[in-house]
Amino acid sequence: MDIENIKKIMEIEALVHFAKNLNECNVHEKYFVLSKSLMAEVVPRWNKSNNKFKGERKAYYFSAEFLMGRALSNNIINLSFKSDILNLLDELGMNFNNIEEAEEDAALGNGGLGRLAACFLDSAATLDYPLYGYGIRYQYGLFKQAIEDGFQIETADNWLEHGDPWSIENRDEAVIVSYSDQNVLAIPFDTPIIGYGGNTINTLRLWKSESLVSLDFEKFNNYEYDASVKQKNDAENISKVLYPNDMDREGKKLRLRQQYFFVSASLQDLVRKYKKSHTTINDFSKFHSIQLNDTHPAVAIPELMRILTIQETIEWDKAWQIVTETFSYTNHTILAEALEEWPIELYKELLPNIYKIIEKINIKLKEQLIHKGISSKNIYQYEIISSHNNIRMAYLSIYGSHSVNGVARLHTEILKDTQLNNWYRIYPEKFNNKTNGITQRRWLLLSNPELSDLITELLGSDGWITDLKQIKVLEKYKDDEYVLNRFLDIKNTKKKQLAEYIKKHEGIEIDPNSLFDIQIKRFHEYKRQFLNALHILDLYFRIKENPNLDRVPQTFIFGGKAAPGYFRAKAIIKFINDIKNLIDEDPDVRDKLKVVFATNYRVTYGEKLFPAADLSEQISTAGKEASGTGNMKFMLNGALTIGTYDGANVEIVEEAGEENNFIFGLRVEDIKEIEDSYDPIYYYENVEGLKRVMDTLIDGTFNDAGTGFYRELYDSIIHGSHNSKPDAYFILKDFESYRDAQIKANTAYKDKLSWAKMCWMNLVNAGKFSSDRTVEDYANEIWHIKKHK
Ligand code: GLS
Repeated sequence: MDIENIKKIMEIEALVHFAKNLNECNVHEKYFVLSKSLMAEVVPRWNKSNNKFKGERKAYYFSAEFLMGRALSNNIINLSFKSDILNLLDELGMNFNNIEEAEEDAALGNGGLGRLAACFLDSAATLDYPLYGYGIRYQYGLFKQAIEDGFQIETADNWLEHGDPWSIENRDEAVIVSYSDQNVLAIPFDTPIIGYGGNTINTLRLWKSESLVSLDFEKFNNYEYDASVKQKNDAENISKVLYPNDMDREGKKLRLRQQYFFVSASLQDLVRKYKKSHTTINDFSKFHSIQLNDTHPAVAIPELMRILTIQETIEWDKAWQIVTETFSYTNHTILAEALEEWPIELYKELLPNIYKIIEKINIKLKEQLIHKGISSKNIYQYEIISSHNNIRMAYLSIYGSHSVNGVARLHTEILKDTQLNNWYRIYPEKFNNKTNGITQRRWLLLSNPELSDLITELLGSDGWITDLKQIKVLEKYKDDEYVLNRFLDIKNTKKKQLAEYIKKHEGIEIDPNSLFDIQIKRFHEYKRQFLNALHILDLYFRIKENPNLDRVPQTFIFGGKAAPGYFRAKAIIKFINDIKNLIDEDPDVRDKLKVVFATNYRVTYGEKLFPAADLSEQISTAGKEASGTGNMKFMLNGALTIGTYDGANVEIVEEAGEENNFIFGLRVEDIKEIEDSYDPIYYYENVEGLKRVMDTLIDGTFNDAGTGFYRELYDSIIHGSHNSKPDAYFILKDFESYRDAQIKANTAYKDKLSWAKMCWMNLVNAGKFSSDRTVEDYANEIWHIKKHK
C-alpha cells in the first residue's frame, strides 16, 4: 500500500469534490475522501481478482436484501491497512473514530436473512471463491427508529445523503426490464467485496431503477408539470425503498415489481456476458450456480425459462434442465405468514408472459407427478398454482431447483417432516441442511479487538481469522485463572465502552458491574420479547416485596424494530419502555434492576452490544426460529445463552455444552403434544406472580395513550384473536421455567471465575458457526465452485 499516494488522492478528492482543502472538510467529507482514496488502492486489485476467475464456473447469490452495515473499517481491516491509515490520519490531525462514526449503515435488509447474505459475501471473498451478490440498490434502507413516549416512530433512512464512495455506477451495463405497463432501465452499482488479506475482491451488484425518458418534453411545454415527470417517478419508485417487513409476505404490486426488477436485470446481465465468450447457451448451467435467498427472487425460475425458450429459442425440456441445474433454494422460515404466495391476477396483470410460463411449469409438474405415481386426487397438494388462485413461490422454488436447504439442523428436519414433507417424499435427494454462520472478521476482529488480541496471543498466531476452528485449542485454558481473569477484564472493558455509548445515545447510565442481559433482534411475537418483559416486571414486584432478595444487579437491554404495521409488536416495545420508566422512578428497585431500550438497533449498534453481553436471550417458541444468527455473535464474544431448544441454539449447546448455558422451556415434541389442549388461563391463574404481571396491561398500571395496544395484547394471550389461538406462542406455559433459568443465571454470575469458565467454553467452541464453514459447505455441496488464490 502506497500511503503517500492515499494522502495525495485525499487532497485531490477534497479539492475536486468539495472545493476545499483537506483540513477544511467536515467529518462526512473526510469520510468520503478517505474512502475514495482507498478505492484507488482497491480498484486495480479488484480488476485483477475479476480476471483470475475469467472463464470459470461462478456462484451468484440472488437476494432482495443485503444488510452490509458500514464498509470503511471492515475494508481497512480486510486490506490490513489499519495501522498505516491510523498513522496517516494522525499525521493529518484527523480522528479515525469520528470519521468512522460519520458513515451511515447500508441497511438494505431487515434482519437475519439480509445480514446472512452479507456474511456469506465476506466469507466467500476471504476463502477465494467466486461468489457475486445481486440485489436492489434501495434509495432508502430500513427505516430509522426513534422512541417517543415509549412508542416506536419511523423515519426515512436516507443512507445516500452524503454519497456512497464504495460503489461504482456502471451505466455501460444498464439493461431494460419490461412489465406489461412500463419499461425501465436497470443501472448497476458495483461494490467491491474485499476478502480478508485482499487477495480476492468479489462484487456486489445492486440495481437502481430509472426511467428511459427522464422528462416528457411535450407535456412540460404544455405546463403539465406533474405529468411530464410521471414516467420518471414511476420508474424510480421501483428501487426507492426497502419493504420493512421481516418474515411477512407483502402482497403489494410494487413489491412484485421489485422482485422481477432485480431478477430480470441480473439474469439478462449473466446471459449477455456469457454469450460474449460462448457460442451456445446450452452450457449455461455449467458456468452458473444461482442461490435463491428465500423465495423473494423465485421469479428467476420462469424468467430464465423465458430467456431460454423465447429469446434463445431452446426447446422447453432442455431449457428446464438448464434451469433446474442452475438454481438452488434456501428456505429461511416455516412461519405460515412468511411463505410467499402471489395472486395470479397480479402476475397476469403485471407479468403476463411470465405467468404463461408458470402455468406451463405447473402443467409439466403435474405430468411428472403422475409419472412418479402420485394419484390424481393428491396432485393438488403440489400444485404451484393453488386452488385459491395463488402462486406458491416455495413450490415453484423447490420444483425449479436441484437443491433445497434449511438453515439449521432442526429447521431442516422440520421442513422435511412437516412443512415440506410432501415434496421431501418425492424429491428426497434435493433436501439438505446448511447451518448458518457469521463472519468472525466483523463480529469479533472488528467489533472486539481486545478479545481478538487475547486469542491471537494465546494461539501464537492469528490463523483463527480465516480458520475459526483453531480456537478450539484454547479449551485447555478453561481452568486457567490468569486467562479467565484476562477474559473478565476484557468483558469489563467492553461493558464500559457500551455503557458510555448508551449514556451518549440513550441518555441512560448503566452499571458495568451489573449482569448485562441482552435481547437484540426484530420484534416478533414468536421471538417472545414479551416473555422477557413479563419476567422483568415479575422481578420488579418480587424485589418490592422482598428488598433483600439475594441477587446480582441485572441490566436488561433490548434492541430491535417492529414492522410499521405490526401493532402487537409495537405494543410490546411500548410495554418495555413503560416497565423501564416504572423501574427508573422507583428508588427501591432502580439500583438492582435496569431496563434499556437501545434505539435504532442496526448492524453498527450490534457491533457495540454483542461484545458487552453476559447473557444472550434466545427465547423463541421452539420450532419457530429457523436458525438465528445473533445467538452465534454472542457466543463468539463469550456470552452465555439463556434459550430454548430452537433453531441453531440446539447446535450451539451441542458444541459448548448444555451445562455452560441456560436451556429452558417446551421443546418441539412437547408443543406437538400439548398444542391442541393448551389452556393459558390455567397458568395465568396458577403460576405465582403471572396474573399480577399480565394484569398490568389492563388494570391501569400502564397507559397506552388510548391506542388500545395493551388490551389487545392481553386479549391475544388470554382469549386469542380472530386469526390466532390464545397464547399462540406458549408464553404463559414457559414463564415459570424461564424464571427458573433466570434465577440460575443470576446465581451463577456471582461466582466470577466459574462464570468466566462457562463463557470461555462457549467462545472456544464457536468454530462451527463461522460463515466460512457454511460457505465451504455451499461451495462444495451445492455450487461446485473452486477456490482461486
Ligand atoms: C430468517 C430467520 O427468521 C432466522 O431465524 C434466520 O437466522 C435467518 C437467516 O437464515 O432468516 N428468515 C427470515 O425471513 N428472516 C430471518 O431473519
